Amino acid sequence: MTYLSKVREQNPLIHNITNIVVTNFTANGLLALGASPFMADSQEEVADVAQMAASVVLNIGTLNEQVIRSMILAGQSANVHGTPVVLDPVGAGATSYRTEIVQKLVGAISLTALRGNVAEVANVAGEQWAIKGVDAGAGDGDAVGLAQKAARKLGCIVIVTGKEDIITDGVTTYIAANGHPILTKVTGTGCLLSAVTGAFLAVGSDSPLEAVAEAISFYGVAAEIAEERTRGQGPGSFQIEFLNQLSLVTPDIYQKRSLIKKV
Ligand code: ATP
Ligand code: TZP
Ligand code: MG
Ligand code: MG
Repeated sequence: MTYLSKVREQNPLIHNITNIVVTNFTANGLLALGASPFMADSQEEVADVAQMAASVVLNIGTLNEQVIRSMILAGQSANVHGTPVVLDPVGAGATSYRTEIVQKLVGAISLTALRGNVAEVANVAGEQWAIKGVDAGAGDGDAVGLAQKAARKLGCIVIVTGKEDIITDGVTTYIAANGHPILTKVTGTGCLLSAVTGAFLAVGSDSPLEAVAEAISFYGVAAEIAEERTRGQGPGSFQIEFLNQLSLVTPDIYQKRSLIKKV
């Protein structure tokens, strides 16, 4: 059975503390997938919500001091209850504030998975990465080596996304090649992917790395099909069809189209 089927059968509750740009898209994407989103960021309730959730997804896209405190409370509650925690370090390294806060989060919370672009992951792991141009994924460095090193250093699964996605626990590494560049024209597609990763981890405690690999590859397949069905219509139509495909792609379609390999 695929982890995709398990998500749809188990309808896991996903606690999201995320940014104000992507909150609605993330909730709709999780619903389309078959998970149950709960967006809650009040300090007064986040520990309780994390306790009842099947996974917790933290996203630093639009930071403030209150939300940071809430992330620590939620993350620590999840840790106490053995619940997976995903961190999306949006913009880590872009400002010294984000760099500092990410280190604070990584120090206070035990992560199950970290998902970001190559520059963000390099910043979280304290590694150098030469950014060329505006594309965070550009550069000539060894992204696979960087992801593996980050996973070992942080002690969690690391997912580096871009044209190709790298999924590693520092020992075993997958490369997923599905997806489409139009994903870069819709804000929040990275953030939603982090939440989808949380949903697959919620049902994948038997083999978390394989659950995450399937999440990343499935997401790329859904995007490819959505692009095919809306070709020439632009990112608005793609965004809507992408939500449709998160709900419509079956395990069978996924397995036929998935381009994931162990390296
Ligand atoms: P960034 O801020 O660098 O855009 P992000 O958080 O939005 O980062 P992405 O790396 O864009 O995250 O990943 C989001 C999704 O978009 C993933 O499924 C990834 O595979 C896909 N993606 C990103 N760039 C490309 C590309 N050039 N071709 C195909 N798929 C891509
Ligand atoms: N600004 C702050 S958070 C955010 C923007 C535009 C959303 C980023 O989403 P993603 O998934 O990294 O593209
Ligand atoms: Mg992107
Ligand atoms: Mg992002």
